[in-house]
Amino acid sequence: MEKKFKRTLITSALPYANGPVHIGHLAGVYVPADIYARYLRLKGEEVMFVGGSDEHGVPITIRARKEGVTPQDIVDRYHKIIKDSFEELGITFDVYGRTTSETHRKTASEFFRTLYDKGEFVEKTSEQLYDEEAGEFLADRYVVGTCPHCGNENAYGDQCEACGTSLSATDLINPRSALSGSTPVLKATSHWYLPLDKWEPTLRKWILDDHQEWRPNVYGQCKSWLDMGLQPRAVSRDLKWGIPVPVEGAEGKVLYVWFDAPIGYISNTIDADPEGWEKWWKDPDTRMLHFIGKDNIVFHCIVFPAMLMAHGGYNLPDNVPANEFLNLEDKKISTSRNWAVWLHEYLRELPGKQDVLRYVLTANAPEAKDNNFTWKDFQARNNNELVAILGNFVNRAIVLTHKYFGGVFPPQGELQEVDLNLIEQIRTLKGELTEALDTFHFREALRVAMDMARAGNKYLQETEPWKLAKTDMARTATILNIAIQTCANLAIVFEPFMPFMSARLLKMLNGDKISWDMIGCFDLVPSGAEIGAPELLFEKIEDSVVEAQVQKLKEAEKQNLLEQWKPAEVKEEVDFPTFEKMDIRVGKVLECKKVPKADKLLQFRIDDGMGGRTIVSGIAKFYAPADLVGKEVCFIANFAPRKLKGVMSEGMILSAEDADGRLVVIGPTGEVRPGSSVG
Ligand code: B3M
Ligand code: ZN
Repeated sequence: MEKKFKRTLITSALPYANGPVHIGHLAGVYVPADIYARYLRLKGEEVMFVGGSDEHGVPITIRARKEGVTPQDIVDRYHKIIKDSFEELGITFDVYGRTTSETHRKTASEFFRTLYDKGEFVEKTSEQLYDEEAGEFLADRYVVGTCPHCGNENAYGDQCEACGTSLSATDLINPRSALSGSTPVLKATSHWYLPLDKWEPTLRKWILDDHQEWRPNVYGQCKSWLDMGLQPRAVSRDLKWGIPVPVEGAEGKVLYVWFDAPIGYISNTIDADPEGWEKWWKDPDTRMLHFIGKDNIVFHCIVFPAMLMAHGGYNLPDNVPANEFLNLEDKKISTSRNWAVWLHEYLRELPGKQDVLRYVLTANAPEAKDNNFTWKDFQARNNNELVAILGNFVNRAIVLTHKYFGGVFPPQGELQEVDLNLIEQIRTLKGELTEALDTFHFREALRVAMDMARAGNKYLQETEPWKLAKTDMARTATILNIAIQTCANLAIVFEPFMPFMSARLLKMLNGDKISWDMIGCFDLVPSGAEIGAPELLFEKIEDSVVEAQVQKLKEAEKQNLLEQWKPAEVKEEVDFPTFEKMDIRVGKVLECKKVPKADKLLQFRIDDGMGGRTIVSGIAKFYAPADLVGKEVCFIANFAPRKLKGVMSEGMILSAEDADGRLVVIGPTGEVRPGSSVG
């Protein structure tokens, strides 16, 4: 039997305040959480929707150091950008707090202290890298050294960006401190650990037996963590930025960011409801839901629940509808490569299009697997779905009502089969929609909502009121009445997904109060009511708009590559005789053509001063065949011949690779006879 709850606490992952939010965050967490919160409110349920910025952690201190400002400056800046952009997108948090608030410091300290006093932690000493010059322990990110896997000399202590391997700072060869450049030493330090192993049997039963209804991706990830066996996790760090560990003798130690961040949900609830917050967290009749991305599953399904159990008195989440990742134009979204669509920029560059973004991100929500956002698809969904289906239906209904009835809403006469069919269909779809939302299938829910608009369009197509109006005004009145009632239904149905559109539509229909119960009713707009002037709900998006966005992405990525570019490491030393073995010559390009069925290859005929030769080169992406004809190039004359796509290549044309991967052919700067040696 499913349990009946009195109220729902919805939390959404607290974004790190070290950068703005992008569409991946929105699709994964905030849009679905907001849809769900709005849906429950429409059902008249008691809801608390909690958000906030996560303002601790090492990445924030690194950003601050890079910019020469304080961590507080960084979080102040991004907290504001994030909070404002969420608001503008219509994310209806009941509270949006921050983990640098006084309430949070107090709540997190007390939480830690309770666990400490109850003996829930184990204290362990370990050796960590320490910078003697700076007088600080070094977080893994603050140590740079040679990667033991690929030899990259500038690998970070947590990850080598050249080969992608996850590292521990103590794995690095020749470690250096990013603070002072000095060689760190190992120094003993003690920390508090939460013994997750102790909670493993309880967690196992709670998740694997009692929550088999969780999404397969969430359940599966939990199961694999549990099957690997849980280890004690450190909940403190040697760091300056964070909440001080509230224990005597713990100077210089702060709470680990993943310990304090989820407690932020509690602190923010306290700020929202200082008197009544406990009912949201401790009353067993409250249901708690965590909306997060897949990289946060272990913290919300294992670590935070273990913290709550160790504390005692708190509810555990009832469900954790975590999403997978959203890719952008077929590539992983990356903050460091600047491959992202940032919300605050979107709002500025495509003003008034909040609903379009909410729609497209929901239609492509990465619910069961990673999904992809492309600007082409964004345009297509806007033009072919929002404009052509939903916008078109609403517009026709309202325009016709104005045309034939002067905008005074006509009464409903006797209903015919076609009318009853539409009403029946809307009621059936309401059932499907409710079911989809109740089970967190937001894409499916949106599809069903759109089916209602499709049904409306089909109804007008079948009944053709514009033809009937010549002969039968009474019947025309009934049809337009039904059509407008359908519009009113759509205004409710779409409210959770596209609240701005819904509000405008309601205004045109002169409606105000809406509730989920009203869906399926066909007496929502009273006859005789004035219908507002028709306004287009959506407008077509031109090619130039989306092309500009794609261009911007490419530019940003290129800019980033150029900024981060460093020349490759110099290769192993060679002596002159070794160098001399390579026979480099100047040649003149006589002919050049594309190699059939090979989009990278160009085939050259070169005057090499020795009767000519054919060389195939992989530069077709960077040069058109005519570009190089008549030019002088350098090539390796004694390169072993090899067959490329069926063409025998006798040498190699030299080119330099730019930061963005572009190849530029190398040639002499003055005229030189073909066949001349280079050395
Ligand atoms: N700030 C991680 C993230 O943004 C983290 C979430 C905290 S939720 C308590 O991926
Ligand atoms: Zn490496």
